[in-house]
Amino acid sequence: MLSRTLILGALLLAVVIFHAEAYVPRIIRGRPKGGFVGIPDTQSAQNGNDPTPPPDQWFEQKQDHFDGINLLTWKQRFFSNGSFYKKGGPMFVQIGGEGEANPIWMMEGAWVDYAKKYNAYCFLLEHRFYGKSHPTPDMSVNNLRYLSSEQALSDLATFITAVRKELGGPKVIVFGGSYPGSLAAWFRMKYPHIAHGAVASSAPLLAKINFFEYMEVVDSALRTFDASGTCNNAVAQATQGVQELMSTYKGRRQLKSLFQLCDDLDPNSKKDISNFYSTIAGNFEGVVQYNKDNRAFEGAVGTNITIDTLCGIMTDTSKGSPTERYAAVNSLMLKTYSQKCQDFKYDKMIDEMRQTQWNSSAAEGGRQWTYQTCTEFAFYQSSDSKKQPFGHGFGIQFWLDQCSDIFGPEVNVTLIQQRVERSNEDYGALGIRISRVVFPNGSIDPWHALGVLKDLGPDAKAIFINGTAHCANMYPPTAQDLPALVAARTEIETSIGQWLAD
Ligand SMILES: *[C@@H]1O[C@H](CO)[C@@H](O)[C@H](O)[C@H]1NC(C)=O
Ligand SMILES: *[C@@H]1O[C@H](CO)[C@@H](O)[C@H](O)[C@H]1NC(C)=O
Ligand SMILES: *[C@@H]1O[C@H](CO)[C@@H](O)[C@H](O)[C@H]1NC(C)=O
Ligand SMILES: *[C@@H]1O[C@H](CO)[C@@H](O)[C@H](O)[C@H]1NC(C)=O
Ligand SMILES: *[C@@H]1O[C@H](CO)[C@@H](O)[C@H](O)[C@H]1NC(C)=O
Ligand SMILES: CC(=O)N[C@H]1CO[C@H](CO)[C@@H](O)[C@@H]1O
Repeated sequence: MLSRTLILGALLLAVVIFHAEAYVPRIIRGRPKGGFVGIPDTQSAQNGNDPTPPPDQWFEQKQDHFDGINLLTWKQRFFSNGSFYKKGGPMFVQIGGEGEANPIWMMEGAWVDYAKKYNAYCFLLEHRFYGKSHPTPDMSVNNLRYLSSEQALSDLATFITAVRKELGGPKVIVFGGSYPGSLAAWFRMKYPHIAHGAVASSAPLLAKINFFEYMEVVDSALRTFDASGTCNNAVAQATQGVQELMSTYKGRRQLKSLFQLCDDLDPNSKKDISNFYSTIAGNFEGVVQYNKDNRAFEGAVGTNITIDTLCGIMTDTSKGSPTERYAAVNSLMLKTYSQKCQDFKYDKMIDEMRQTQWNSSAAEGGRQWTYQTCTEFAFYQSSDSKKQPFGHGFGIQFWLDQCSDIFGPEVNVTLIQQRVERSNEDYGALGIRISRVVFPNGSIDPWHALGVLKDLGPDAKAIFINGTAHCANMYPPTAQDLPALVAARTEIETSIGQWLAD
């Protein structure tokens, strides 16, 4: 979710916590606050009848699956919905990811339609270290050693095995979008005796340090507004205008007022300047990543801001110079998310991310996901490509430095490189050998660049969804859905049916 708010539970339980001093960017490393997959826009919520979500349930889980003599356990949260289940039906498991698990998914979303069709029992397991699933008393660096995708996959194996036994051993289909999409594919690969099939939506299977391709897809997504690139050119001109203003004292005063900055720009603080460039580009990243995808962001805030909205402003010559229009986009985003001013101070962000308490704003997921990027996947959305209009103000070094600034000097580039290589070795990256899996990808989703773009085998298909963004196929269908999205949902449903008959 793209705002300085924290949503606990379902739509009806939107607890908004503002931290006067706290500063976690709205979108960082492509991860919106709250996690990659948003809240589905529910029909009942649109009609003003908020559904009652299922209650929290808890599963006793090992703290460390890989240390035989560590007998410590903790309580992992999960949700279930058995109302679609008929005897002989399968078990569907939605894999929780890098944010609090939302029980609304037990009642809404494309997978619920599949559950109804195939009489499935639905479960959602919250990912360790996110939401209310706390394996350790806090998130100190020492404790974060128990946070990894491998531990999460083992949690799933333990949980599913126990529940499946109670249900009499049904077939299991796992689902996930974005990082959990990768987990779904990896789970099917590592535990084929437990998972019968997997739907891995918008799954970035390739761990990569310099993910410069992200901004390139943002560039091509903006070209869907206007193939001749008027919008992209305006952004490029604005970037140049900002760079010129940045070079003088007077110009920096002007930038402060134009972009409603909370603090003065200090030309000697390279990291502040990088964070500023990254933040204003972030206005576009978030909108592109979730363009028109039927999510209800925090009770619908911001869902009506699309690529067309931003490009409409960027190409409207009556709204001043390109730089002024770029600033107008920034002001629109501030207003939409009720922010008084634009934060960009690097130290403020780092201090925030260093908080280790479960009740801190960093615990909403920002600290944990940053840790996972530093020790497993990187995925740094640098400005190092020439094929994008946002300038080169947030290069790869800016991202790497954050790891050691937040988690300590040993989390340096050497370590990150080793960890990323290890992830790719361990999981097989794009060379993964797998069957009974589908990989839906959206053409304007910046993450598709690390995803499966061609079939990996007769029963490991890439499903191309022209015109859609991140995880679009997971949200409930609407009348406005593009034909490719409708076709993708049908193809997924058919594939699941074939697997279950297999
Ligand atoms: C299961 O989902 C259905 C359909 O959305 C809903 O009516 C029902 O209340 C849900 N059950 C639970 C236990 O959440
Ligand atoms: C989006 O919707 C809100 C609330 O309905 C409205 O105030 C706002 O003007 C809309 N913004 C755009 C860009 O359409
Ligand atoms: C968080 O918890 C700690 C220790 O339990 C407490 O001292 C602190 O005041 C709490 N902070 C907030 C923001 O609630
Ligand atoms: C990273 O830290 C390790 C020790 O923790 C050190 O051996 C290595 O040389 C460092 N790498 C760089 C590039 O500083
Ligand atoms: C995607 O859709 C656009 C616009 O409808 C069309 O121009 C383009 O050829 C399509 N691309 C593919 C690969 O189908
Ligand atoms: C945007 C993109 O790269 N989509 C790919 C998704 O998978 C299909 C099917 O293999 C490819 O044709 C698309 O290029």
